[in-house]
Amino acid sequence: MTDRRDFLKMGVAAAIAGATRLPPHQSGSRKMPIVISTWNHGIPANEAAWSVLVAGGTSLDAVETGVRVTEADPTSRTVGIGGRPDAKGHVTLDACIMDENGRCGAVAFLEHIKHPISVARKVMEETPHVMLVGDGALEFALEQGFERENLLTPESEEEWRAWLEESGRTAPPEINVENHDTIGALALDEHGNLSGACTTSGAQYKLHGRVGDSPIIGAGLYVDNEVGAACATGWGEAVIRIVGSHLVVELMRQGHAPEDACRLAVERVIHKNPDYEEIQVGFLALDRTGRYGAYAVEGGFDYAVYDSDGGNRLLASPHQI
Ligand code: SD4
Repeated sequence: MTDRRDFLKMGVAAAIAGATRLPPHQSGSRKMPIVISTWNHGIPANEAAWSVLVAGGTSLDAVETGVRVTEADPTSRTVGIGGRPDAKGHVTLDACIMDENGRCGAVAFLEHIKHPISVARKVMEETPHVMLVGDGALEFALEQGFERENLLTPESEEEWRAWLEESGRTAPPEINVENHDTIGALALDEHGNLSGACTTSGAQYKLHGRVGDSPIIGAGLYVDNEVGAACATGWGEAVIRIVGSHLVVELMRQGHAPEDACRLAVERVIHKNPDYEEIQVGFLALDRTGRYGAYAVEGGFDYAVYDSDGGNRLLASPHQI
């Protein structure tokens, strides 16, 4: 019969075996602070977020500060100013933010404001609501003191006009499966609290009025301080259909490590989308102990990690096809 001491020994042995099997980011003890962000624009975003975290700041401030760097960069063509427009030439932005207390805010179909993530935070902090869209979101932003700007850069306009000519407006919206895309950032601060932010100009040349997964709590982003946080990038319609980020967090709640949870969510995307070879979806996850991971349908998805062990670095996500 197994007595308590044997049982404990077996437990320790199993833990050691488990730990040796898992790559470093999947095992180990509580690691914080840490910030992780999607794609290679995650590197400068992490840099800014890290400066907040090492100064003892909150994960909420860190993720907002981080993604604002990408929003303000006109060369980042899928986020904030310089983002590619919709089919009618409007740059319409989607963003959301969520903190360790389950508070959240979002804006969708927002025009003329360079920092939708900060408007989303204002929705969270200054209103009883979670999401504002379109003209109402713009009106609210202006009331809050945000500046009205033209977000369509000459480069984006030129490309859009070329697309118009070529496609005659009949081409389906395109999703970039390469680098540069939606930025999602997840952070765990030194107080052990998780927050996340997600911001995008969405699918390029989308139908006017289209909203993707990125501003939808549970789809583009989800945070549960007792478990972990997750965000998504890629074809938003496929992410919304499986409520992707919430699914990843719930899989972590069931005991799956972050990468494994992301892989299972990608398998769900594949199962539900017969055309999965045509689309890209990637998930990124961070749990409450600082373990992280990612998984994507297609190759090409990478993400940036910044912690005190390894500094700021770009890692390739594992993928299904
Ligand atoms: C959307 N998920 O609007 C966003 C776009 C994106 O990588 O993330 N592209 O569907």
